[in-house]
Amino acid sequence: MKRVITYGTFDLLHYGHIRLLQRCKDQGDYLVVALSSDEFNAGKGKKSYFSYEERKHMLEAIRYVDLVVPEENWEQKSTDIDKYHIDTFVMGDDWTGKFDFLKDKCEVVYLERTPEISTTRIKSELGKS
Ligand code: C2G
Repeated sequence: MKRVITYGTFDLLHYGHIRLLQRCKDQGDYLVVALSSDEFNAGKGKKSYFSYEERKHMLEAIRYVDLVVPEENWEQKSTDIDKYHIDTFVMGDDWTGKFDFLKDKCEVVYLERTPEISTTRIKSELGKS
């Protein structure tokens, strides 16, 4: 069984996230999503609209997602790969190169982002209506 992991905030879940998760699952058989905690988001300078528990509930309803775990710091990725027996680490290509240090532990894949949609754009356009 090939095990895949990806990380993110996944706030205001949209089709760009779903396409990413679908392509993550296509990389293997089991997908772990490490979901940014509210506290970690604050550290990223992000305040998500939905809480960690609400975002976790939504992700767990997605057919491609097998397990949701908390992302609490930048340093946990290496230990997560061991902890969850990960074969492939996947992120959108806005992160290209940033996680190449993990290549000695697992395959590292960067997938094209869905260009025209983002949580920031949704918030901005809703703010105008
Ligand atoms: N994504 C995408 N297309 C979009 C928007 C997002 O493919 N239109 C991808 C991103 O590239 C990322 C994932 O969806 O791989 C989650 O995006 P965010 O929730 O914005 O996560 P981010 O803030 O990038 O946090 O340790 C890594 C961080 O937690 C990643």
